[in-house]
Amino acid sequence: MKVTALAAHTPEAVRAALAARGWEAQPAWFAAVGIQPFVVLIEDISESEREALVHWGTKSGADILTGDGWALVAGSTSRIAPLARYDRVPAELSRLAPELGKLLAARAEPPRSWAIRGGELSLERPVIIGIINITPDSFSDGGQLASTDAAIAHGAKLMADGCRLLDVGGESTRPGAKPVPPDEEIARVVPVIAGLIKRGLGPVSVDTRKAAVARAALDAGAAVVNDVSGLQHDPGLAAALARADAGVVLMHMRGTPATMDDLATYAQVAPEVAAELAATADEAERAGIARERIVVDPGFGFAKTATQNFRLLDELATIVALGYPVAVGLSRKRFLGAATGRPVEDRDRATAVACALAWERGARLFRVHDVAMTREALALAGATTNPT
Ligand code: PMM
Repeated sequence: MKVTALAAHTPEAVRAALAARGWEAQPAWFAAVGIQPFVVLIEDISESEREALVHWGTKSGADILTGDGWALVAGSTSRIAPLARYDRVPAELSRLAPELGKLLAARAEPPRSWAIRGGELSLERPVIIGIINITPDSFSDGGQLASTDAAIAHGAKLMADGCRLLDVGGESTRPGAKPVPPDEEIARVVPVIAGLIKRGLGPVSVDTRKAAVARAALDAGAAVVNDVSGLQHDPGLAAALARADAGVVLMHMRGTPATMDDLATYAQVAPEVAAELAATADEAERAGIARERIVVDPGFGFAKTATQNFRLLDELATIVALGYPVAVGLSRKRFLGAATGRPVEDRDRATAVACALAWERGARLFRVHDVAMTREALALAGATTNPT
């Protein structure tokens, strides 16, 4: 007899073992996905729902850990899937079926592309977003791109290095940064966006929280609006984005750059960020922004301590499970310095490694300063998780 442990963090090892033993490709894939481990945390449940879950778990062989008002259900995906089916779920648990169904659907069919204004970006391979900050005070590269020409030349370099979207920002959002009036922000970003588009560089995203700036940027040719406030800053922004059919990045933060550091209070960071992002994405859809135009971003460094950022990176699958493409902004951030001891100007290697970890956990878009180095790390990560 010969006994071998197979890797279970993706379906790939099981699929390969079955394929090597003569299974057809499709049944091998379905079987491999079906036995993937799946763990769901269910909160705000009644005592009778909790009892029904424990009873169901005993009968079905799933593991249930439970306490007052909550339950954790663990087992293979195919064992838990009946809980999402109206015809199979016990009557007491009917409230669970639609919510669980959404999670299972997002797992089975992750988004393969992102619709932006006038086109789409495939998510089959990593999307690197190159950063162009035109701010005198951004935390890692502030003041370096003082002139429009320098910013455009920098964009050309980032595209040549392999990024697939350029993110132009005119307002720093680092802790305690001074707000910039909309007119000044427009005067910073619009000439750069127009210049990039004129030279055929892009697509272009604008990093702004303000409807007036977003409108001016979209008029100048931007295809995406990256809102670090997740629609919390400007009540007029959502409608402007819906009207323009813009691609939208909704980032998680709490409070404002001035207040966010005091709001980094979570019992467990990933599920709370996921719930708050889900509410933001719902709000966006209700305002008329099409689901396929939305990307979510957990907002590393925004209202999170270093420890919380590490937990969030490790538990990124909880954000991915929302079913929207996930972007991450890890580049040169303080928590990378906490792990490596490196100052801000020497964090591009740590950024590249962190991006590879995020890819492995399901992130598909990566906002970085050093495109070339991140591209190399993601080429390796992609080749490992998507063998061809
Ligand atoms: N971080 C910064 C600015 N914009 N946008 C998104 N979507 N995600 C981020 O994490 C993010 C962002 C701050 O970093 P910078 O000052 O280096 O641009």
